[in-house]
Amino acid sequence: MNPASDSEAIVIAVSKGRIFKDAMPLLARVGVRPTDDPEVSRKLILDTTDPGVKLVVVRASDVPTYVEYGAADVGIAGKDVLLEYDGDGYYEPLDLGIARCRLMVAGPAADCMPPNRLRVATKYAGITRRWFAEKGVQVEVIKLYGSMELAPLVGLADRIVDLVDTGNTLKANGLRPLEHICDVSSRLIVNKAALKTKHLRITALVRQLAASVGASSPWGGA
Ligand code: PRT
Ligand code: MG
Repeated sequence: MNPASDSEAIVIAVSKGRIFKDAMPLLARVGVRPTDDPEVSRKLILDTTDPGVKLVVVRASDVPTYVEYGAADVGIAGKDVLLEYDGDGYYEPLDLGIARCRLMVAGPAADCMPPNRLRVATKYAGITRRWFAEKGVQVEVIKLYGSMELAPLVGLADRIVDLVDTGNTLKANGLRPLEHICDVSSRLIVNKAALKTKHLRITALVRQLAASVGASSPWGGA
């Protein structure tokens, strides 16, 4: 579906799970409620109570890809995913302030002397390489797709780079936070071409969402 004209629906890409849970009350405040529950329904394209808006449900890390290529006009993605994504084919006009957490380096609570060349397990290989390179620390990055907290326990890595919210997952696995890389929250992103072809409706949506999260309007207007 290519965003071609101003009369087509606006397509918003969201992921299931915590972002969906936090984003739905925000979208509801601007009149967009999915007519199916994605946790129950198998549909990947959801109609909403606004006939001019559809949702597509994709993996969290795929949201920027859908938006960059115009398969979705708008997306909601964690800053962690955007920092890791290799591309800049979208605008990022709004911090929605939802699904907040911190991206951290963590390691064993009882740390022995770390080796010369640290092994760091993470799904954020790009961010991790940049973080340690800026500090001049040599590391070997081990790419994982989940359960990073397991890696130090089984001798796969000396450190992990992962998201931390309450810290309970680290604690339950005998790990502790060591370095704070950045704060994370979910952002609204917008396809560059769609901002031109669906200008009025997308800027209106962004303005309404900005108002509903108490942010100043990024693209002017009331
Ligand atoms: O599941 P899938 O592989 O499809 O994608 P995903 O795991 O990226 O999706 P999801 O829904 O788990 O996370 C989507 C987004 O939510 C992330 O990209 C973040 O922007 C945001 N977010 C906010 C979090 C957390 N908080 C969070 N705590 N994502 C993951 N966690 C995990 C963390 O990885 C760790 O395993 O929760 C655990 C830590 O939580 P605490 O409370 O024990 O510290
Ligand atoms: Mg997950």
